[in-house]
Amino acid sequence: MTLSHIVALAGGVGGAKMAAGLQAALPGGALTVVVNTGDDFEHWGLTICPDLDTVVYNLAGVNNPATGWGRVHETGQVLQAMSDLGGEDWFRLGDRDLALHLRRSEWLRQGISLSEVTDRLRRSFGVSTLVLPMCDEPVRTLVHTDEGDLPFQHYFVRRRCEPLVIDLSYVGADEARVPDSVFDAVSAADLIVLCPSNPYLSIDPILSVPAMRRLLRDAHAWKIAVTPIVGGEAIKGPAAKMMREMGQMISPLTVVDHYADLLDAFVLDNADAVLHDAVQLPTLITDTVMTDLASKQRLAQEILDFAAGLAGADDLPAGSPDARLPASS
Ligand code: FO1
Repeated sequence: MTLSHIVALAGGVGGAKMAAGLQAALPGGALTVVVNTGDDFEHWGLTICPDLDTVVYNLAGVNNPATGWGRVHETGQVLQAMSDLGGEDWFRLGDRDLALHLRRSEWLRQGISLSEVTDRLRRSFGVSTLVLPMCDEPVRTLVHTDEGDLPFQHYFVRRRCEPLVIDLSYVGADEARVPDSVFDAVSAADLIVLCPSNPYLSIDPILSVPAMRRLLRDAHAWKIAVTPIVGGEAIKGPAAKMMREMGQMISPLTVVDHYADLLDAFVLDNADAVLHDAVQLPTLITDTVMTDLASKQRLAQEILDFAAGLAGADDLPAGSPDARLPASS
């Protein structure tokens, strides 16, 4: 069976890499990426949307492969000048990256929605894949830590994820709504990929938008999550540290449990093949670590082939328990 409408839920560097792999493996126009905006914040008087930008830069092939965020061939003259003036310099905004934040903030001030602004930006970078913010209203991830409540970027960048995480909340989520573009993409999808992003920091903010979880759960598409945990560690970032601090087992099984009713299938890394039976869902076991575009595309193609096999083997809509296949090797 051919899958023609694919939605990826993405945040952070793992999400952007998976999105780039899917884009490379799919015909133009087949992929839509729904992106976390819980990381967004106001800085230097500008609205910064790191995950949207990381996805666009990765899809455009202008991302910095060393950091995972920001642009390649970047300079830091403004940051240095700002530092010399006694301004905030803990968040490393590059010069070329800064132009994007200026442009976005200018449009937002004119009352243009974040969805429309993001669409203009991705087109400026020649990206044909649709990139959709999870919502147009501001939703801000707040990290409850042993040092008190920290806005996401203060926890993540300024404090280098050092404080102990107790819990998280997504401020503003109750007032947010699923944009029509996201509703249409999810409704039309025949495959939804939950990228190997941090479940708490990158995917939960998306799920915190009222009606989003139900929309995803009831969607006709097959839903597959790719593990962000490999061999007892996060591929990148604080997911494993957070699991430990929040009393969870550091395991792909914690990710499966976390997404619970949303999943039809799962992608495990070879390093965790022994967990296959415990997943209790159809499971693809492969090398999930993405280093270059070839490995991103290879993983994406394997997921697409696996999903096409599932969909071909059983055309019942996802959402019906009868549609699930027994775990297979
Ligand atoms: N992450 C860092 O760890 N340090 C930084 O100085 C930093 C700057 C930065 C600038 C623009 C941008 O789009 C992203 C940036 N990030 C930085 C990443 C950002 O914190 C993301 O929210 C995380 O990667 C989680 O997705």
